Amino acid sequence: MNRAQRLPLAHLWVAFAAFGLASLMAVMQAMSRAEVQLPARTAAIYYLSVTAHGVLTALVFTTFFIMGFGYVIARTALRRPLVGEGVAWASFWIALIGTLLATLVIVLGKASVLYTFYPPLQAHPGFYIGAALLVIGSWGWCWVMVRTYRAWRRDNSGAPAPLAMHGLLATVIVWILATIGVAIEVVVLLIPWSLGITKTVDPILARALFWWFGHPLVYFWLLPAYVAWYTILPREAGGKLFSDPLARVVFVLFIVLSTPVGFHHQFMDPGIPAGWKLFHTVNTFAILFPSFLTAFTVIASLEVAGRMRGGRGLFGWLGKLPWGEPLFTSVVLAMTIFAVGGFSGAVNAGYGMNAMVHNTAWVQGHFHLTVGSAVALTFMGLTYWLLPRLLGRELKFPAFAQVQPWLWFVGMMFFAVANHVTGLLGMPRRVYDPAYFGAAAARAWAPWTAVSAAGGVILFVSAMSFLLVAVGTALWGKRMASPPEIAYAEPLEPVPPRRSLWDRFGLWTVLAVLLVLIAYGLPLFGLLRLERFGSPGFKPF
Ligand code: HAS
Ligand code: CU1
Repeated sequence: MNRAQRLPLAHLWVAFAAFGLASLMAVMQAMSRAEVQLPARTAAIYYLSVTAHGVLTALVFTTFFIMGFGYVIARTALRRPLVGEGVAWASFWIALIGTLLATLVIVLGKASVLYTFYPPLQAHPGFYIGAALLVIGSWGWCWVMVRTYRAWRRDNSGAPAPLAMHGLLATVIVWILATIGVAIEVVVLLIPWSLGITKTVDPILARALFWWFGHPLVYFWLLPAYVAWYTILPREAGGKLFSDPLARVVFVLFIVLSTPVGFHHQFMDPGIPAGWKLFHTVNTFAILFPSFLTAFTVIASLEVAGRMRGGRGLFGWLGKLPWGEPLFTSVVLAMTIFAVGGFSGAVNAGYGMNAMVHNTAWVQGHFHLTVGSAVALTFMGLTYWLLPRLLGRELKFPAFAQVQPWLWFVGMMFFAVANHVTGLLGMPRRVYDPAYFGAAAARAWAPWTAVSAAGGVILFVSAMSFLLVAVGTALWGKRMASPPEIAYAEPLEPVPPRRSLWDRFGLWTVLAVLLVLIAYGLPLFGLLRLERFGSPGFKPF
C-alpha cells in the first residue's frame, strides 16, 4: 500500500467500525419492537440504542465513507495528487475526535435524543460539540476537494470535468449548503442552551433549521451512490454509460433543488404558513425528476452492457449481466430497492398522505430502503471493488461477498415492507412499547413486527458477512502483483471536448443559494417575528 491510499483507507475503517457497532444495536431494536424479551431490555437502553444506531449509521458511517470515497475519486478521476493532504488528515482527526466524543456521551446515557436531536429533548453539551466537530472535519474535506478541482481546472481550463468528479463536486456543494442550517442550530441555539447559558429554546425554530440540513443530507448520502451507478457500474457490467450529458443534468438539478424542500418533514408542525409548505412540496416533486432520469439512464446502461455481452431479445440481456460480481449485484439490488423507496418518498411528499404516515413505522420503512439500502448497499458493493484496488490484495471469502447483497435484499424486504404495513396500521415510530399499554389496535401489529424482526436478523447476518470480507481482505487477502486499476465507464457517445454549461458550478451554486434564501429566509424571518416562547430542556432518562 502506498502513502496515497492511507488517507481513504483510514476513513473507510472508521466507517466500518461505526457500521459494525450500529448493526449490533439494530438487531436488538428490531427484536425489541417485536416484544422479544432480551436481557436488560428497558426503555432507557432502547432509546440510548436507537440514538447510537441512528448517529453511527446516518451520520458517521455515511460521512466517513463519502469522504474516503471522495478522496479516491479526486485523485484518480483528475489524475493528480490531492491539494492540501495535511488539511485532509487534520480534518480526519477533528471528525474522528468529534465522533468519539458524541459516541461516548451517548453510550454513557447522557444523550438519548435520537439522531434528529429535536429540542426540547436535551443532551449533554459533549453530544452537540462532538457533532459540530464532525461537521467541521467534513468542511475540511470540502476544502480539499474544491482546491484539488481548482488546481486541475487551472491546467485544463476548457475541458469538461471528469463525470465522477462532477458528481462529487455536486455532493460537496449540497453538503456546504446543508450544513449552514445545522451549524446555526447547534452553535446559536443548542450549545448555549445545553451549557445553561440560555435557559430556553424554541423547538419550531430549531426543527426548521434542522430540516434545512436534514433533507439535503439525504442527497449528500445519495449522490456518491449515483456517482458509482453512473461511472463505475456500467464499466463493471461490461458496457458503457448510456448518456454523459443526462448524468450531468441530474447532478446539477440536485445542486439547485436539494435544500429548498425541508418543510416536507414539517407538514404537521405549527408555525409554518401553508403557502411555504406548498412551495417546499412543489420543489420536492421537482426533485423526484432527476431520480427518474437516473432510473432511465442506469437501466439503459445495463441494457447496453447486456447486449455488448451477447444478450438478445427483449430481456435476454438481463441474464448476460455479471451476476457473480459482488459490486454488480450489490448495486443492482440497491437500485431495485430504491425503486420501492422512491415510491414511499413520493407518498411522504403529498400533504394529505403524509398526515397518514407521519411519525409512523412507515417512515422508518422508507428510510431503510433509501439510505439503509440504496446508499448503504451501494457502499458495501463499492467496498468489494475498492479494497483490492487500495490494498493490493485479493478479496477474501468471495462467496460471502456474493451472498451478502442477496441477504441484505431479502432481509430488507422483510424489515421495510413490514414497517410500511405497520405504519399504515398506525404503529408509531420510535416507541419502545409495541404493545402500546395493551391497546387493541396494537395487537394487529404483532404478526408484522415479527416479520420485521426476522428481517432484522437476516440483515445482521448480512452485515457481519460484509465485515468479515472487509476485515479478512485487509488481514489475509492474497497480495496481488498488479492490482486492478481504478477506472471509470466510457459514455456511449464521446463527451464534447469543450466544457459545457453543466460544468459551471459557480453559476448553479448562485442559483441554489438564491432558492435557499427564498425558501428559508422569508419563513425563518416570519418565525422570528412571532411572539417567542421557549422551552426548558427535558431529559427523560
Ligand atoms: Fe425521504 C423522510 C420524501 C428520497 C431518507 N427520508 C425521510 C427520512 C429519511 C429519508 C432518513 O416528503 C426520515 C427522516 C426522519 O428521521 O424523520 N424522500 C422523499 C422523496 C424522495 C426521498 C420525495 N429519502 C430519500 C433518499 C433518502 C431519504 C434518497 C436517503 C438516502 N422522505 C420524504 C419525506 C419524508 C422523508 C416527505 C418525511 C416523512 C415524514 O412525515 O416524516 C425522492 O428523492 C425519491 C426519488 C426516488 C425515485 C426512485 C428512482 C429509482 C431508481 C432506481 C432504478 C433502477 C432499478 C434497477 C429499478 C423516484 C433511480 C433495475 C435493475 C435491472 C437489473 C435492470
Ligand atoms: Cu426529506
